[in-house]
Amino acid sequence: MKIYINGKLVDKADAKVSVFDHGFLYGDGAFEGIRSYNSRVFRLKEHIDRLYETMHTLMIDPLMTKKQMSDAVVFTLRSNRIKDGYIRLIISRGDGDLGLDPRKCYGKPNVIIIADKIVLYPRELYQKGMEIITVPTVKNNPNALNPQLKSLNYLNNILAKIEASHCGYNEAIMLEANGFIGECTGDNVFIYKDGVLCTPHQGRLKGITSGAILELALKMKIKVFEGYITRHELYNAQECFLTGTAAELIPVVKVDGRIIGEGKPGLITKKLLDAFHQLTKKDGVKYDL
Ligand code: PXG
Repeated sequence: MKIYINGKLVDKADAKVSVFDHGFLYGDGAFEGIRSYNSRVFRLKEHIDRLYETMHTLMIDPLMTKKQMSDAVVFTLRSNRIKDGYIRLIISRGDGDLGLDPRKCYGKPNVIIIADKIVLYPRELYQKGMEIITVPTVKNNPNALNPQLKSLNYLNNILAKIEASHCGYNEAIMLEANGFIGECTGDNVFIYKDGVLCTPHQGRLKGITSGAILELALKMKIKVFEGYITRHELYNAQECFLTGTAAELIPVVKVDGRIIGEGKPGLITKKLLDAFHQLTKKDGVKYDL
């Protein structure tokens, strides 16, 4: 495996950054998780745009244009001869003295691209559906750490993940401080009831997968609603599923011990999953190996 670091490809064993990188010292940086399907990078432009928005807020300048960044992603996939893969694109603040002030960084931001595979949940759960729980750790206050920031600081989500796994579950729903449904640790949440597909409007990352699912639902003439969702509404939904680049689309059949709908992946979930698979076959930036 070859890793892209600042314009060069290096072997996995040599792919290292300094312990003085503020990304390591303070979680000061941005990332994206991107997928390629059959030599097409899915929604590359949307991922790069979101990455640059995070960097804009963090005031990190990667000294690369969006085009150069996109080309670097494709270059890394091609160099590793990966047709179907998962790309982790990381921009860290760079090397600096101790102290969290970014002005203490003398180094340039590090641009790192890993092209690999990712398996988030056991394969059989995509057929059977997953059981999940809500956890005590609430989402960061959006005015403290906005959910649109895909930063290297994922501790809020990691704490929730630990709570879920400690209780024997693969995934956690994180609530907002006001008790409404926010999102999972790396996925967005959807519920479906009586012809309407619902997902939270606030308190969640505007996922690229969730955006694609909303588009597909509209094309399929399913009504969509983005707004507040309570736990009661979630428990009494007819269907529930999660979306994310790593997760793709996974059905949920039980939340906090409450059976959702008929306790098996629902019809709309299956239809959307099928439409999503079709979309990944034709959407995206094509490359040759
Ligand atoms: N919410 C959060 C908090 C996320 O981190 C999503 C929703 C889904 O967004 P996308 O754009 O991917 O549809 C994410 C994405 C991982 C991993 O390594 C996590 C994500 C993406 C890829 C890998 O666990 N999170």
